[in-house]
Amino acid sequence: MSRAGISRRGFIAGTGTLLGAAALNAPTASATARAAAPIAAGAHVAALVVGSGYGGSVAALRLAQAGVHVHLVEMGMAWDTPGPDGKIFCNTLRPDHRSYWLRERTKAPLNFFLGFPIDRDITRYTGVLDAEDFAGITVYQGRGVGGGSLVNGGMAVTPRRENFADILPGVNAAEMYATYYPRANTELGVGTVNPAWFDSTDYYQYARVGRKHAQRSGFPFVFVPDVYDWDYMEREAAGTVPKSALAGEILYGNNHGKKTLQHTYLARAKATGRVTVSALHRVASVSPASGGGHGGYTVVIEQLDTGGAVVATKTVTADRVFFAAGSVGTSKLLVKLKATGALPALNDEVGKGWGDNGNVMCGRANHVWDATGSLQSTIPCAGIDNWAAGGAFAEVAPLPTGIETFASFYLAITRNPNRASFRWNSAAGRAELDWQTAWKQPSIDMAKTIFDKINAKEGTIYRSDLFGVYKIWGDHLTYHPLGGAVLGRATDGYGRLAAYPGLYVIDGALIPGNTSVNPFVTITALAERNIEAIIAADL
Ligand code: FAE
Repeated sequence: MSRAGISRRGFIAGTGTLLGAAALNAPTASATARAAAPIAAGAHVAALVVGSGYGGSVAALRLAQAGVHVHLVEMGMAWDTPGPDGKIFCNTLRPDHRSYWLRERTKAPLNFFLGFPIDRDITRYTGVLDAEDFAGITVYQGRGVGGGSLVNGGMAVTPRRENFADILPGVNAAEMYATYYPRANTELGVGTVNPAWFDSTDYYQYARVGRKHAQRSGFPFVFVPDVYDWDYMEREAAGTVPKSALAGEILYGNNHGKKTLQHTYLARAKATGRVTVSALHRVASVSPASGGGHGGYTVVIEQLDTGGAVVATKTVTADRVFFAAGSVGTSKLLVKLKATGALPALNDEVGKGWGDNGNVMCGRANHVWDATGSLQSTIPCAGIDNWAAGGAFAEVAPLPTGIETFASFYLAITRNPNRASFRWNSAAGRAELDWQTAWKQPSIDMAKTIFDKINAKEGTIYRSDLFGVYKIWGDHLTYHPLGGAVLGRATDGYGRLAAYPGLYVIDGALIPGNTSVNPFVTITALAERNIEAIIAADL
Protein backbone atom coordinates (compact mmCIF):
# COMPACT_ATOMS: atom_id res chain seq x y z
CA MET A 1 0.00 0.00 0.00
CA SER A 2 1.32 3.46 -0.82
CA ARG A 3 1.79 6.25 1.65
CA ALA A 4 -0.94 8.20 -0.15
CA GLY A 5 -3.23 5.19 0.01
CA ILE A 6 -2.94 5.05 3.74
CA SER A 7 -3.51 8.74 4.20
CA ARG A 8 -6.70 8.74 2.15
CA ARG A 9 -8.23 6.20 4.44
CA GLY A 10 -8.11 8.72 7.27
CA PHE A 11 -8.69 7.64 10.83
CA ILE A 12 -10.23 4.20 10.82
CA ALA A 13 -10.21 1.91 13.82
CA GLY A 14 -10.90 -1.18 11.82
CA THR A 15 -10.12 -4.68 12.88
CA GLY A 16 -10.98 -4.18 16.52
CA THR A 17 -14.42 -3.14 15.44
CA LEU A 18 -14.89 -6.14 13.20
CA LEU A 19 -13.65 -8.79 15.58
CA GLY A 20 -15.18 -7.16 18.62
CA ALA A 21 -18.56 -6.92 16.98
CA ALA A 22 -18.42 -10.48 15.73
CA ALA A 23 -17.60 -11.86 19.14
CA LEU A 24 -20.36 -9.85 20.76
CA ASN A 25 -22.70 -11.06 18.05
CA ALA A 26 -23.69 -7.58 17.00
CA PRO A 27 -21.94 -6.61 13.77
CA THR A 28 -23.16 -3.43 12.14
CA ALA A 29 -22.94 -2.32 8.53
CA SER A 30 -20.75 0.62 9.37
CA ALA A 31 -18.46 -1.55 11.50
CA THR A 32 -18.02 -3.98 8.63
CA ALA A 33 -17.29 -1.17 6.18
CA ARG A 34 -14.71 0.38 8.48
CA ALA A 35 -13.10 -2.98 9.05
CA ALA A 36 -11.54 -2.95 5.60
CA ALA A 37 -8.76 -0.64 6.68
CA PRO A 38 -6.18 -2.13 9.03
CA ILE A 39 -2.60 -1.72 7.94
CA ALA A 40 -1.66 -3.96 4.98
CA ALA A 41 1.44 -6.11 4.69
CA GLY A 42 4.05 -4.27 2.66
CA ALA A 43 2.71 -0.81 3.53
CA HIS A 44 5.08 2.11 3.85
CA VAL A 45 4.14 4.76 6.42
CA ALA A 46 5.76 8.07 7.30
CA ALA A 47 5.20 7.72 11.04
CA LEU A 48 4.20 4.57 12.87
CA VAL A 49 3.06 5.03 16.47
CA VAL A 50 3.10 1.92 18.68
CA GLY A 51 0.18 2.22 21.13
CA SER A 52 -2.69 4.69 21.47
CA GLY A 53 -2.51 5.88 25.10
CA TYR A 54 -1.52 9.39 26.18
CA GLY A 55 1.93 9.51 24.57
CA GLY A 56 0.73 7.90 21.34
CA SER A 57 -2.32 10.13 21.03
CA VAL A 58 -0.31 13.33 21.53
CA ALA A 59 2.25 12.17 18.96
CA ALA A 60 -0.46 11.24 16.44
CA LEU A 61 -2.29 14.56 16.74
CA ARG A 62 0.75 16.81 16.57
CA LEU A 63 2.44 14.90 13.75
CA ALA A 64 -0.79 14.92 11.75
CA GLN A 65 -1.26 18.65 12.34
CA ALA A 66 2.29 19.12 11.03
CA GLY A 67 1.26 17.37 7.79
CA VAL A 68 2.70 13.92 8.53
CA HIS A 69 0.66 10.79 7.79
CA VAL A 70 0.46 8.66 10.90
CA HIS A 71 -0.45 5.03 11.46
CA LEU A 72 -1.41 4.15 15.04
CA VAL A 73 -0.94 0.46 15.82
CA GLU A 74 -2.86 -0.67 18.93
CA MET A 75 -2.88 -4.22 20.31
CA GLY A 76 -6.25 -3.76 22.07
CA MET A 77 -9.70 -3.38 20.59
CA ALA A 78 -11.30 -0.27 19.11
CA TRP A 79 -14.03 -0.13 21.81
CA ASP A 80 -16.47 1.72 19.56
CA THR A 81 -19.20 -0.89 19.12
CA PRO A 82 -21.89 -1.79 21.69
CA GLY A 83 -22.45 -5.42 22.65
CA PRO A 84 -25.83 -7.17 22.76
CA ASP A 85 -26.61 -5.36 26.03
CA GLY A 86 -26.33 -2.06 24.15
CA LYS A 87 -23.18 -1.10 26.04
CA ILE A 88 -19.58 -0.94 24.94
CA PHE A 89 -18.15 -1.58 28.41
CA CYS A 90 -19.28 -3.77 31.31
CA ASN A 91 -19.87 -2.78 34.92
CA THR A 92 -17.44 -3.37 37.80
CA LEU A 93 -20.11 -5.26 39.72
CA ARG A 94 -20.90 -7.63 36.83
CA PRO A 95 -17.65 -8.21 34.92
CA ASP A 96 -18.00 -10.27 31.74
CA HIS A 97 -15.61 -11.20 28.91
CA ARG A 98 -15.11 -7.50 28.09
CA SER A 99 -13.46 -6.83 31.46
CA TYR A 100 -10.03 -8.47 31.28
CA TRP A 101 -7.29 -8.92 28.73
CA LEU A 102 -7.02 -12.64 27.95
CA ARG A 103 -7.94 -14.12 31.34
CA GLU A 104 -10.29 -16.95 32.30
CA ARG A 105 -10.89 -15.39 35.71
CA THR A 106 -11.16 -11.78 36.79
CA LYS A 107 -8.29 -10.35 38.84
CA ALA A 108 -9.86 -7.44 40.70
CA PRO A 109 -7.43 -5.07 42.45
CA LEU A 110 -9.58 -5.44 45.58
CA ASN A 111 -10.03 -9.16 45.34
CA PHE A 112 -11.53 -9.93 48.73
CA PHE A 113 -14.53 -8.64 50.65
CA LEU A 114 -15.22 -9.59 54.26
CA GLY A 115 -12.36 -12.04 53.77
CA PHE A 116 -14.01 -13.86 50.83
CA PRO A 117 -12.58 -13.89 47.30
CA ILE A 118 -14.76 -11.99 44.82
CA ASP A 119 -13.13 -12.93 41.51
CA ARG A 120 -15.24 -14.89 39.03
CA ASP A 121 -14.78 -16.95 35.86
CA ILE A 122 -15.03 -15.14 32.53
CA THR A 123 -14.59 -16.08 28.88
CA ARG A 124 -11.08 -15.40 27.58
CA TYR A 125 -11.26 -12.29 25.41
CA THR A 126 -9.26 -9.22 24.47
CA GLY A 127 -10.90 -7.23 27.28
CA VAL A 128 -10.09 -3.69 28.26
CA LEU A 129 -8.10 -4.13 31.50
CA ASP A 130 -4.84 -6.04 31.62
CA ALA A 131 -3.68 -7.31 35.01
CA GLU A 132 -0.17 -8.19 33.87
CA ASP A 133 1.64 -10.41 36.35
CA PHE A 134 5.36 -10.13 37.00
CA ALA A 135 7.22 -11.99 39.75
CA GLY A 136 6.77 -9.34 42.46
CA ILE A 137 3.95 -7.15 41.19
CA THR A 138 0.76 -7.08 39.11
CA VAL A 139 0.69 -4.08 36.76
CA TYR A 140 -2.78 -2.91 35.71
CA GLN A 141 -3.01 -1.28 32.26
CA GLY A 142 -5.64 -0.28 29.72
CA ARG A 143 -5.85 -2.20 26.44
CA GLY A 144 -7.55 -0.63 23.46
CA VAL A 145 -7.72 2.53 21.39
CA GLY A 146 -7.26 5.15 24.10
CA GLY A 147 -4.90 3.07 26.30
CA GLY A 148 -5.12 3.77 30.03
CA SER A 149 -7.72 6.49 29.50
CA LEU A 150 -10.32 3.74 28.94
CA VAL A 151 -9.97 2.27 32.42
CA ASN A 152 -8.45 4.91 34.68
CA GLY A 153 -10.07 7.12 37.31
CA GLY A 154 -9.49 10.23 35.22
CA MET A 155 -7.73 12.02 38.09
CA ALA A 156 -5.80 14.74 36.30
CA VAL A 157 -3.20 16.04 38.68
CA THR A 158 -0.39 18.49 37.97
CA PRO A 159 2.43 17.87 40.46
CA ARG A 160 3.48 20.59 42.87
CA ARG A 161 6.18 22.62 41.20
CA GLU A 162 8.61 22.15 44.08
CA ASN A 163 8.53 18.37 43.41
CA PHE A 164 9.19 18.70 39.67
CA ALA A 165 13.01 18.63 39.84
CA ASP A 166 12.78 15.14 41.38
CA ILE A 167 10.23 13.96 38.83
CA LEU A 168 11.98 15.00 35.61
CA PRO A 169 15.48 16.26 36.29
CA GLY A 170 16.87 17.90 33.18
CA VAL A 171 13.53 19.24 31.98
CA ASN A 172 12.97 23.00 32.16
CA ALA A 173 10.28 23.40 34.85
CA ALA A 174 9.47 26.99 33.86
CA GLU A 175 8.57 25.84 30.33
CA MET A 176 6.55 22.90 31.61
CA TYR A 177 4.45 24.99 34.02
CA ALA A 178 4.04 27.94 31.63
CA THR A 179 3.29 26.00 28.44
CA TYR A 180 3.03 22.22 28.47
CA TYR A 181 1.07 21.48 31.65
CA PRO A 182 -1.54 24.12 30.73
CA ARG A 183 -1.70 22.74 27.17
CA ALA A 184 -2.17 19.18 28.42
CA ASN A 185 -4.88 20.21 30.90
CA THR A 186 -6.77 22.13 28.22
CA GLU A 187 -6.59 19.38 25.61
CA LEU A 188 -7.57 16.68 28.11
CA GLY A 189 -10.62 18.68 29.27
CA VAL A 190 -9.71 18.76 32.96
CA GLY A 191 -12.23 20.14 35.46
CA THR A 192 -13.11 20.03 39.16
CA VAL A 193 -16.25 18.98 41.01
CA ASN A 194 -18.64 21.79 41.97
CA PRO A 195 -17.98 22.12 45.74
CA ALA A 196 -21.63 22.91 46.51
CA TRP A 197 -22.80 19.75 44.74
CA PHE A 198 -20.02 17.77 46.40
CA ASP A 199 -21.33 18.90 49.76
CA SER A 200 -24.91 17.90 49.04
CA THR A 201 -24.87 14.70 46.96
CA ASP A 202 -25.23 11.23 48.48
CA TYR A 203 -22.70 9.97 45.93
CA TYR A 204 -19.76 11.74 47.65
CA GLN A 205 -20.65 10.95 51.23
CA TYR A 206 -17.62 8.66 51.29
CA ALA A 207 -15.36 11.53 50.27
CA ARG A 208 -16.90 13.88 52.84
CA VAL A 209 -16.16 11.31 55.54
CA GLY A 210 -12.61 11.16 54.13
CA ARG A 211 -12.39 14.96 54.37
CA LYS A 212 -13.67 15.06 57.94
CA HIS A 213 -11.18 12.46 59.09
CA ALA A 214 -8.26 14.07 57.26
CA GLN A 215 -8.98 17.52 58.62
CA ARG A 216 -9.57 16.35 62.20
CA SER A 217 -6.05 14.90 62.10
CA GLY A 218 -4.62 18.09 60.65
CA PHE A 219 -3.96 16.89 57.09
CA PRO A 220 -4.49 19.17 54.08
CA PHE A 221 -7.52 17.95 52.09
CA VAL A 222 -7.69 18.98 48.43
CA PHE A 223 -10.15 18.65 45.58
CA VAL A 224 -8.53 16.78 42.72
CA PRO A 225 -9.29 17.68 39.08
CA ASP A 226 -10.60 14.97 36.79
CA VAL A 227 -11.44 14.50 33.10
CA TYR A 228 -14.94 13.22 33.92
CA ASP A 229 -17.63 15.63 32.69
CA TRP A 230 -18.82 17.01 36.03
CA ASP A 231 -21.99 18.53 34.54
CA TYR A 232 -22.86 15.13 33.12
CA MET A 233 -22.38 13.56 36.56
CA GLU A 234 -24.78 16.08 38.13
CA ARG A 235 -27.31 15.17 35.43
CA GLU A 236 -26.75 11.46 36.22
CA ALA A 237 -27.67 12.22 39.82
CA ALA A 238 -30.74 14.14 38.65
CA GLY A 239 -31.81 11.12 36.60
CA THR A 240 -31.90 12.95 33.26
CA VAL A 241 -29.12 11.00 31.47
CA PRO A 242 -27.89 7.39 31.54
CA LYS A 243 -25.73 6.73 34.59
CA SER A 244 -22.07 5.76 34.30
CA ALA A 245 -19.89 7.00 37.22
CA LEU A 246 -22.96 6.81 39.41
CA ALA A 247 -23.73 3.26 38.24
CA GLY A 248 -20.44 1.57 39.13
CA GLU A 249 -18.67 1.98 35.78
CA ILE A 250 -14.93 2.66 35.85
CA LEU A 251 -12.34 -0.12 35.91
CA TYR A 252 -13.70 -1.92 32.84
CA GLY A 253 -14.62 1.31 31.01
CA ASN A 254 -17.16 4.11 31.29
CA ASN A 255 -20.00 4.13 28.78
CA HIS A 256 -20.72 7.83 29.38
CA GLY A 257 -19.28 10.93 30.96
CA LYS A 258 -15.54 10.31 30.88
CA LYS A 259 -13.48 12.33 28.44
CA THR A 260 -11.22 9.50 27.37
CA LEU A 261 -8.61 10.04 24.67
CA GLN A 262 -11.21 8.82 22.18
CA HIS A 263 -13.11 12.04 22.91
CA THR A 264 -10.14 14.43 23.10
CA TYR A 265 -6.76 13.92 21.41
CA LEU A 266 -7.83 11.02 19.21
CA ALA A 267 -11.00 12.79 18.03
CA ARG A 268 -8.91 15.78 16.99
CA ALA A 269 -6.36 13.49 15.35
CA LYS A 270 -9.24 11.92 13.38
CA ALA A 271 -10.38 15.33 12.23
CA THR A 272 -7.04 15.96 10.49
CA GLY A 273 -7.73 13.11 8.05
CA ARG A 274 -4.10 12.02 8.35
CA VAL A 275 -4.34 9.40 11.09
CA THR A 276 -5.19 5.73 10.56
CA VAL A 277 -5.63 3.21 13.39
CA SER A 278 -5.13 -0.55 13.32
CA ALA A 279 -6.72 -2.03 16.43
CA LEU A 280 -5.96 -5.62 17.53
CA HIS A 281 -2.53 -5.22 15.95
CA ARG A 282 0.55 -5.74 18.10
CA VAL A 283 4.04 -4.57 17.16
CA ALA A 284 6.46 -7.46 17.59
CA SER A 285 9.67 -6.12 16.09
CA VAL A 286 11.37 -2.96 14.79
CA SER A 287 14.71 -3.07 12.99
CA PRO A 288 16.63 -0.87 10.53
CA ALA A 289 15.26 -1.33 7.01
CA SER A 290 18.61 -0.94 5.30
CA GLY A 291 21.32 -1.47 7.84
CA GLY A 292 21.95 2.07 9.07
CA GLY A 293 18.62 3.36 10.28
CA HIS A 294 18.45 6.30 7.84
CA GLY A 295 16.52 4.20 5.36
CA GLY A 296 13.67 3.81 7.81
CA TYR A 297 12.60 0.81 9.82
CA THR A 298 11.07 -2.58 9.18
CA VAL A 299 8.19 -3.19 11.57
CA VAL A 300 6.69 -6.63 12.14
CA ILE A 301 3.08 -6.51 13.33
CA GLU A 302 0.90 -9.37 14.57
CA GLN A 303 -2.83 -9.15 13.98
CA LEU A 304 -4.85 -10.71 16.82
CA ASP A 305 -8.32 -12.17 17.06
CA THR A 306 -10.46 -11.61 20.15
CA GLY A 307 -9.18 -14.86 21.65
CA GLY A 308 -5.64 -13.47 21.51
CA ALA A 309 -4.44 -15.75 18.69
CA VAL A 310 -2.20 -14.32 15.97
CA VAL A 311 -4.21 -14.50 12.74
CA ALA A 312 -1.74 -12.67 10.47
CA THR A 313 1.82 -11.38 10.60
CA LYS A 314 2.51 -8.28 8.54
CA THR A 315 5.80 -6.61 7.69
CA VAL A 316 5.66 -2.89 6.91
CA THR A 317 8.20 -0.08 6.71
CA ALA A 318 8.14 3.25 8.50
CA ASP A 319 10.31 6.34 8.17
CA ARG A 320 9.92 6.99 11.90
CA VAL A 321 8.67 4.88 14.78
CA PHE A 322 7.31 6.30 18.03
CA PHE A 323 7.26 3.85 20.95
CA ALA A 324 4.12 4.68 22.95
CA ALA A 325 3.20 1.21 24.22
CA GLY A 326 3.20 2.41 27.85
CA SER A 327 6.00 2.03 30.38
CA VAL A 328 5.68 -1.76 30.42
CA GLY A 329 4.93 -2.24 26.72
CA THR A 330 7.73 0.02 25.50
CA SER A 331 10.25 -1.37 27.99
CA LYS A 332 9.43 -4.98 27.10
CA LEU A 333 9.77 -4.24 23.39
CA LEU A 334 13.05 -2.36 23.71
CA VAL A 335 14.84 -4.93 25.90
CA LYS A 336 13.70 -7.66 23.51
CA LEU A 337 14.86 -5.73 20.42
CA LYS A 338 18.26 -5.01 21.96
CA ALA A 339 18.83 -8.56 23.21
CA THR A 340 17.64 -10.33 20.07
CA GLY A 341 19.79 -8.22 17.74
CA ALA A 342 17.02 -6.23 16.06
CA LEU A 343 18.29 -2.97 17.60
CA PRO A 344 21.61 -4.06 19.17
CA ALA A 345 23.00 -0.54 19.58
CA LEU A 346 20.31 0.59 22.03
CA ASN A 347 22.21 1.67 25.12
CA ASP A 348 22.41 -0.17 28.44
CA GLU A 349 19.88 2.15 30.09
CA VAL A 350 17.06 0.49 28.14
CA GLY A 351 14.79 -1.41 30.56
CA LYS A 352 16.11 0.41 33.63
CA GLY A 353 14.69 2.96 36.06
CA TRP A 354 11.23 1.39 36.39
CA GLY A 355 9.05 2.34 39.35
CA ASP A 356 5.50 1.85 40.62
CA ASN A 357 4.82 5.54 41.45
CA GLY A 358 4.85 4.40 45.06
CA ASN A 359 1.30 3.00 44.82
CA VAL A 360 -0.13 1.32 47.90
CA MET A 361 -3.78 0.81 48.90
CA CYS A 362 -5.55 0.41 52.21
CA GLY A 363 -8.96 0.62 53.81
CA ARG A 364 -10.11 1.83 57.22
CA ALA A 365 -13.10 0.53 59.20
CA ASN A 366 -15.27 3.43 60.34
CA HIS A 367 -17.67 3.62 63.24
CA VAL A 368 -21.38 3.19 62.47
CA TRP A 369 -21.94 6.95 62.69
CA ASP A 370 -19.47 7.43 59.82
CA ALA A 371 -21.31 5.54 57.09
CA THR A 372 -19.67 5.96 53.66
CA GLY A 373 -22.87 5.32 51.69
CA SER A 374 -24.30 2.59 49.49
CA LEU A 375 -24.33 5.11 46.61
CA GLN A 376 -20.81 6.04 45.53
CA SER A 377 -19.49 7.85 42.47
CA THR A 378 -16.67 5.79 40.96
CA ILE A 379 -14.77 8.96 40.09
CA PRO A 380 -12.49 10.09 42.91
CA CYS A 381 -12.49 13.86 43.39
CA ALA A 382 -10.41 14.50 46.47
CA GLY A 383 -7.27 13.57 48.32
CA ILE A 384 -4.99 14.11 51.28
CA ASP A 385 -1.83 15.99 50.31
CA ASN A 386 0.80 15.06 52.85
CA TRP A 387 3.84 15.56 50.64
CA ALA A 388 5.22 18.28 52.82
CA ALA A 389 5.16 16.20 56.02
CA GLY A 390 5.23 12.49 55.29
CA GLY A 391 5.83 11.97 51.56
CA ALA A 392 2.42 10.71 50.46
CA PHE A 393 -0.57 11.85 48.44
CA ALA A 394 -3.61 9.73 49.26
CA GLU A 395 -6.59 9.69 46.97
CA VAL A 396 -9.88 9.18 48.81
CA ALA A 397 -11.12 6.35 46.61
CA PRO A 398 -14.60 4.88 46.19
CA LEU A 399 -15.60 1.36 47.19
CA PRO A 400 -18.72 1.10 45.05
CA THR A 401 -20.14 -2.23 46.19
CA GLY A 402 -23.78 -1.08 46.18
CA ILE A 403 -24.08 -1.72 49.92
CA GLU A 404 -23.01 0.18 53.02
CA THR A 405 -19.49 -0.94 53.96
CA PHE A 406 -18.51 1.63 56.62
CA ALA A 407 -15.11 1.55 54.89
CA SER A 408 -12.88 4.39 53.84
CA PHE A 409 -10.60 3.35 51.02
CA TYR A 410 -7.40 5.01 49.79
CA LEU A 411 -4.83 4.78 47.00
CA ALA A 412 -1.64 6.39 48.25
CA ILE A 413 1.12 7.66 45.98
CA THR A 414 4.40 7.73 47.85
CA ARG A 415 8.05 8.55 47.28
CA ASN A 416 9.23 4.95 47.03
CA PRO A 417 12.95 5.00 46.10
CA ASN A 418 13.11 1.44 44.72
CA ARG A 419 13.63 0.96 41.00
CA ALA A 420 13.44 -2.24 38.97
CA SER A 421 14.73 -3.34 35.56
CA PHE A 422 13.29 -5.30 32.66
CA ARG A 423 15.52 -8.01 31.22
CA TRP A 424 15.06 -10.31 28.26
CA ASN A 425 14.91 -13.99 29.26
CA SER A 426 15.95 -15.68 26.04
CA ALA A 427 15.19 -19.21 27.30
CA ALA A 428 11.63 -18.26 28.23
CA GLY A 429 11.24 -15.88 25.28
CA ARG A 430 9.85 -13.05 27.40
CA ALA A 431 10.83 -9.85 29.19
CA GLU A 432 10.91 -10.08 32.98
CA LEU A 433 10.78 -7.41 35.68
CA ASP A 434 12.87 -7.82 38.84
CA TRP A 435 10.57 -5.87 41.23
CA GLN A 436 10.13 -7.48 44.66
CA THR A 437 6.96 -7.20 46.74
CA ALA A 438 9.05 -6.31 49.81
CA TRP A 439 10.13 -3.12 48.00
CA LYS A 440 6.71 -1.66 48.83
CA GLN A 441 7.66 -1.33 52.50
CA PRO A 442 8.81 2.33 52.19
CA SER A 443 5.41 3.11 50.63
CA ILE A 444 3.58 1.41 53.48
CA ASP A 445 5.67 3.34 55.99
CA MET A 446 4.84 6.64 54.29
CA ALA A 447 1.13 5.82 54.02
CA LYS A 448 1.12 4.95 57.71
CA THR A 449 2.22 8.52 58.51
CA ILE A 450 -1.29 9.49 57.43
CA PHE A 451 -3.51 6.59 58.36
CA ASP A 452 -2.00 5.58 61.73
CA LYS A 453 -2.64 9.15 62.84
CA ILE A 454 -6.20 9.19 61.53
CA ASN A 455 -6.95 5.82 63.13
CA ALA A 456 -5.55 7.03 66.46
CA LYS A 457 -7.63 10.20 66.33
CA GLU A 458 -10.84 8.47 65.26
CA GLY A 459 -10.42 5.33 67.37
CA THR A 460 -10.63 3.22 64.20
CA ILE A 461 -8.63 0.35 62.70
CA TYR A 462 -7.43 -0.77 59.28
CA ARG A 463 -9.63 -3.09 57.22
CA SER A 464 -7.93 -6.45 56.83
CA ASP A 465 -10.49 -8.11 54.52
CA LEU A 466 -9.98 -6.28 51.20
CA PHE A 467 -6.76 -7.78 49.82
CA GLY A 468 -6.87 -11.24 51.39
CA VAL A 469 -7.50 -12.77 54.78
CA TYR A 470 -6.01 -10.56 57.51
CA LYS A 471 -4.10 -8.51 54.95
CA ILE A 472 -4.10 -4.74 55.43
CA TRP A 473 -2.00 -3.36 52.60
CA GLY A 474 -2.64 -3.61 48.88
CA ASP A 475 1.07 -3.91 48.15
CA HIS A 476 0.91 -6.42 45.31
CA LEU A 477 0.02 -4.05 42.45
CA THR A 478 0.43 -0.75 40.69
CA TYR A 479 -1.87 1.31 38.47
CA HIS A 480 0.97 3.69 37.61
CA PRO A 481 3.92 1.98 35.88
CA LEU A 482 6.59 4.51 34.96
CA GLY A 483 10.10 4.32 33.47
CA GLY A 484 12.10 1.71 31.59
CA ALA A 485 13.37 4.08 28.90
CA VAL A 486 14.21 7.10 31.00
CA LEU A 487 14.54 10.54 29.44
CA GLY A 488 18.16 11.67 29.18
CA ARG A 489 19.44 8.14 29.84
CA ALA A 490 17.97 5.60 27.40
CA THR A 491 17.08 8.55 25.13
CA ASP A 492 18.28 12.10 24.63
CA GLY A 493 16.53 14.96 26.39
CA TYR A 494 13.52 14.70 24.04
CA GLY A 495 12.96 10.97 23.71
CA ARG A 496 15.20 10.19 20.71
CA LEU A 497 16.62 6.68 21.12
CA ALA A 498 20.39 6.68 21.13
CA ALA A 499 22.02 5.28 17.95
CA TYR A 500 18.81 5.04 15.91
CA PRO A 501 17.72 8.23 14.11
CA GLY A 502 13.97 8.22 13.63
CA LEU A 503 13.17 6.08 16.68
CA TYR A 504 11.55 7.82 19.64
CA VAL A 505 10.02 6.99 23.03
CA ILE A 506 7.04 9.22 23.89
CA ASP A 507 5.13 7.64 26.80
CA GLY A 508 5.34 6.91 30.52
CA ALA A 509 8.53 4.89 29.95
CA LEU A 510 10.41 8.23 29.86
CA ILE A 511 9.54 9.14 33.45
CA PRO A 512 11.94 7.75 36.05
CA GLY A 513 9.53 5.85 38.26
CA ASN A 514 7.54 8.49 40.14
CA THR A 515 5.48 11.63 39.50
CA SER A 516 4.42 12.27 43.16
CA VAL A 517 0.78 12.35 41.97
CA ASN A 518 -1.33 10.46 39.40
CA PRO A 519 0.78 10.43 36.24
CA PHE A 520 -1.19 10.99 33.03
CA VAL A 521 -1.11 14.80 32.99
CA THR A 522 2.68 14.66 33.30
CA ILE A 523 2.93 11.98 30.59
CA THR A 524 0.77 14.15 28.31
CA ALA A 525 2.62 17.39 29.05
CA LEU A 526 6.01 15.77 28.49
CA ALA A 527 4.81 14.27 25.21
CA GLU A 528 3.59 17.73 24.12
CA ARG A 529 7.01 19.21 24.93
CA ASN A 530 8.97 16.46 23.19
CA ILE A 531 6.90 16.21 20.01
CA GLU A 532 7.07 19.97 19.54
CA ALA A 533 10.88 19.85 19.63
CA ILE A 534 11.02 16.73 17.41
CA ILE A 535 8.72 18.25 14.79
CA ALA A 536 10.76 21.47 14.78
CA ALA A 537 14.17 19.81 14.57
CA ASP A 538 13.72 16.44 12.84
CA LEU A 539 10.91 16.76 10.31
P1 FAE B 1 -0.91 3.68 28.00
O1 FAE B 1 -2.01 4.65 28.26
O2 FAE B 1 -0.81 2.47 28.86
O3 FAE B 1 -1.02 3.25 26.46
C1 FAE B 1 -0.20 2.26 25.90
C2 FAE B 1 -0.99 1.55 24.81
O4 FAE B 1 -0.09 0.76 24.03
C3 FAE B 1 -2.06 0.60 25.34
O5 FAE B 1 -3.30 0.90 24.72
C4 FAE B 1 -1.55 -0.78 24.95
O6 FAE B 1 -2.60 -1.71 24.66
C5 FAE B 1 -0.71 -0.49 23.73
N1 FAE B 1 0.37 -1.45 23.48
C6 FAE B 1 1.19 -2.02 24.36
N2 FAE B 1 2.10 -2.82 23.76
C7 FAE B 1 1.81 -2.75 22.39
C8 FAE B 1 2.38 -3.35 21.25
N3 FAE B 1 3.45 -4.17 21.32
N4 FAE B 1 1.82 -3.07 20.06
C9 FAE B 1 0.74 -2.24 19.96
N5 FAE B 1 0.16 -1.64 21.04
C10 FAE B 1 0.71 -1.89 22.24
O7 FAE B 1 0.52 4.40 28.07
N6 FAE B 1 -3.44 7.95 35.96
C11 FAE B 1 -3.83 9.20 36.33
O8 FAE B 1 -3.12 10.17 36.07
N7 FAE B 1 -5.03 9.37 36.99
C12 FAE B 1 -5.83 8.33 37.34
O9 FAE B 1 -6.90 8.53 37.92
C13 FAE B 1 -5.41 7.02 36.99
N8 FAE B 1 -6.15 5.94 37.35
C14 FAE B 1 -5.78 4.69 36.89
C15 FAE B 1 -6.60 3.60 37.17
C16 FAE B 1 -6.29 2.35 36.63
C17 FAE B 1 -7.16 1.18 36.95
C18 FAE B 1 -5.16 2.20 35.79
C19 FAE B 1 -4.82 0.87 35.17
C20 FAE B 1 -4.33 3.29 35.52
C21 FAE B 1 -4.63 4.53 36.07
N9 FAE B 1 -3.84 5.64 35.81
C22 FAE B 1 -4.21 6.88 36.24
C23 FAE B 1 -2.57 5.50 35.06
C24 FAE B 1 -2.65 6.02 33.62
O10 FAE B 1 -3.78 5.48 32.97
C25 FAE B 1 -1.35 5.66 32.89
O11 FAE B 1 -0.29 6.30 33.58
C26 FAE B 1 -1.35 6.11 31.44
O12 FAE B 1 -2.39 5.52 30.72
C27 FAE B 1 -0.02 5.77 30.77
O13 FAE B 1 0.02 6.41 29.51
P2 FAE B 1 1.00 5.90 28.38
O14 FAE B 1 0.80 6.76 27.19
O15 FAE B 1 2.37 5.78 28.93
